Amino acid sequence: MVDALLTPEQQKYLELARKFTREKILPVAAQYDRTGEFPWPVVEAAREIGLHCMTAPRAYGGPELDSVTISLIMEEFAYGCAGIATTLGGNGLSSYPVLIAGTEEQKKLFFGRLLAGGLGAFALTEPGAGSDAGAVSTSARREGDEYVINGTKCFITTGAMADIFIVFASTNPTMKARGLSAFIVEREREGISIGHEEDKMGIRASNTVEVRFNNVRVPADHLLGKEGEGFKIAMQTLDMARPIVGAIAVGVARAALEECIDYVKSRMDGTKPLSANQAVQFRIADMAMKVEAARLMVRRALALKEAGVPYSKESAMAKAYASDVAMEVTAEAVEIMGAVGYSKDSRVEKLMRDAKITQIYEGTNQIQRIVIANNLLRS
Ligand code: COS
Repeated sequence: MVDALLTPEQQKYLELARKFTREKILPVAAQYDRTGEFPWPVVEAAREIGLHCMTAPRAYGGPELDSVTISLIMEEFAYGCAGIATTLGGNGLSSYPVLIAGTEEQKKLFFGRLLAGGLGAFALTEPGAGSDAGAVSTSARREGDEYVINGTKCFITTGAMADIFIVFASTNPTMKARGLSAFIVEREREGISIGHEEDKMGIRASNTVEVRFNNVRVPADHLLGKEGEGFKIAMQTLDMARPIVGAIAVGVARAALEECIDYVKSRMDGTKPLSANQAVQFRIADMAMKVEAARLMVRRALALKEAGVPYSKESAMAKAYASDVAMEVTAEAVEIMGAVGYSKDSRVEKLMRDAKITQIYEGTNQIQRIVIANNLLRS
């Protein structure tokens, strides 16, 4: 299948990711969903084909893929399993702050770890700071040529397996969001411990934990950018990451649509297949239109990013729209497939559970609407 909007290079990566998904993800997706175990063999297999750290610059040995290409790959991974896609996307998410604000030395440190096979984790959210990201209470106190970090982060993707964290902490609590700073923190530093692990409804192949920082000392040169720039770095990171969530959502929705099409074509109801029923045809057509529109929004937001023009609004729109589509389309697929779709034996049951998180993580869809409205209404 050739997509006329893609370059030959993008088409090549799309085919690579599709083959990887067919051979390495689809056969194990149900098993990891059941057990909730971490998909180490899939992570290792992604590393072997050079897709475990897609954002890593060529200068450090990475593939430095453009973000449209990354979205194509992430859609394929999520078509196979959104939990595995979330795991494989974690290195990308945690790398954005380093790409945005890192020095040469910091990039060497961070990408050196990841390209050697390590995993990164982005640690922003806290028990008292979710949607209100500026309310972070983890602190980073300067002591000589070190910072001392104290606080608890929660819902951290890949937290228990991470070799390196990007931690957002306040260097000046009186300044709220403007007092936040971002740090590179290696896992082996004393004082880091892993707390509660979430037992999730969906994306069960991803690891989500609490991470505690107790008097964790990092050299002052682990500060990304300047003190007080952390909130902006976090917001720019989320601008980059949200369309990738949109791509995951498109992958989930596309899988549900295809399952549903196969089902209605083969399930006989009396003398005719379900697909002969016009009410079913209209629902399938609506689902397909939404998946297509969502994919175009994701690609457009990322094309704007690549062009270097403002794209926060389009990023938020792509994430919110694609994830709402994923929820709608998976729920439609379950409903059209009836008792078969509702069974744990069906793939669409998992897809519907996986779809829900895309409306929630990397900013709830209510937050996306705030970002969109702010862009339209604030002059
Ligand atoms: N890029 C660069 N700078 C940005 C920005 C962006 N996308 N968005 C905001 N900023 C800057 C603003 O320009 C402003 O700068 P000044 O202090 O210089 O004026 C500052 O950040 C504060 O912006 P704003 O007033 O809009 O922030 P709010 O506190 O009102 O809220 C929201 C911003 C709600 C959008 C933000 O807190 C958010 O995205 N929350 C959700 C967090 C999230 O997604 N968490 C998911 C977990 S992480 S996986």
